[in-house]
Amino acid sequence: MDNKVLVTRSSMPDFDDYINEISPLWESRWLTNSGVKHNQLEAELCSYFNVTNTALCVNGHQALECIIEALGLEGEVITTPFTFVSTTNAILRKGLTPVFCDINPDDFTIDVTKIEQLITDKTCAILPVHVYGNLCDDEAIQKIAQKHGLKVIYDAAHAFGVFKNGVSSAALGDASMFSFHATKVFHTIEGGAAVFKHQEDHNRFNQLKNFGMKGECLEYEGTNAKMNEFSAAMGLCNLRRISQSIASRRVAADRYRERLYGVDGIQLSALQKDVQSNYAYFPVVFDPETFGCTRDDVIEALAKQQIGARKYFYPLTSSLQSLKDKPIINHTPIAERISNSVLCLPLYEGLDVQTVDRICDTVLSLKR
Ligand code: T4K
Repeated sequence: MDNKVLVTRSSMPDFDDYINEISPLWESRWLTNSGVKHNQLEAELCSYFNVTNTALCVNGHQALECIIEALGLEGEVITTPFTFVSTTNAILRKGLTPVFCDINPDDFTIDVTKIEQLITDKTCAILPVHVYGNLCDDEAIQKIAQKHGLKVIYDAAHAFGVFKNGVSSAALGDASMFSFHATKVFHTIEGGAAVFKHQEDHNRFNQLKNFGMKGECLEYEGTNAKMNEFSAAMGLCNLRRISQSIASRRVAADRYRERLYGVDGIQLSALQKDVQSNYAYFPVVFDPETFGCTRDDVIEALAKQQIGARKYFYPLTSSLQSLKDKPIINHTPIAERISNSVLCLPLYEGLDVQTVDRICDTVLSLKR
């Protein structure tokens, strides 16, 4: 066993629990295509989110593409470039044009005061990202969407288990996409889900993820994005232990905050009022002027100690090569500054306080 600390580590259920969950599959030999585990996980997630229209998917990215298709979007989509490239890729791969809006400097979500000036007669939707699990200002976004007749799709890849005043992140907008990748707070090895406000969008999504078929009717040019039974079984096991998993992440996150809050040149993500966090990531923004060295210097010093911090999210997705010669709207100075100076420190279930202290000691030893 080496001494390496990586930016995250998959949460694992008890081995016997997973074996118990998958053993009926040997008898049934039903391994995919809306199996028992798949349907059970969908039902349990509806109850966890307190929503009615949840559809599982092979991964978060495919879920986002199928949501865009299910909502029948065409034209321009207002989004942010401070995200994993999947968000922008999904917009582009579905033939839409991303229009990049800037972000807030304190919680890194879309700056709602800058959305309206980007709306044109081609705008069809707003696609904000609950980055690091910080929730976007959904009330303001909803008002703008209603006023201009736009759809709202949340990239909630980071927001599983986040609640605002007791309401799940899954209940916001016309649709939300969750990633259940192995690196996420809740995972199904690979996987994802889409949650819809309207039943008809949910039905269309389910058809699209299954080749677009409806019985013998070949209605849409769908894809194959179904979740298999082994992934769903992993989800059932992980869902049973989600609160313990988030509580463990919280211990580590609180320790980071204790050690790093108030240090000149270090900015931590704002704590959002009325929001129950999932402690998905621990982003730290370094101001080279006041901290005395750059984000990249910090990465290097941590790497020497076998600690793998990551530049989530650098570069901005607006720097995609395919957008290079296109007239893309892209004035996002805050996103640029944050992307050039943010670092996600290791955070996962079971990360002990001693290791957090070792990481903080290394970071603080660089302060000039
Ligand atoms: N939207 C947003 C905002 C997203 O963040 C993502 C995914 C998506 C959409 C798309 O959802 P999915 O289609 O992926 O469901 C990772 C993940 O692959 C990706 O899911 C995630 N975002 C992104 C932020 O991070 P990498 O390239 O950084 O992963 P990798 O392989 O370097 O792993 C990072 C660390 O995780 C490793 O150092 C160790 C640990 N790890 C990794 C794997 C693969 C484990 O402990 N177990 C594992 O199985 O992209």
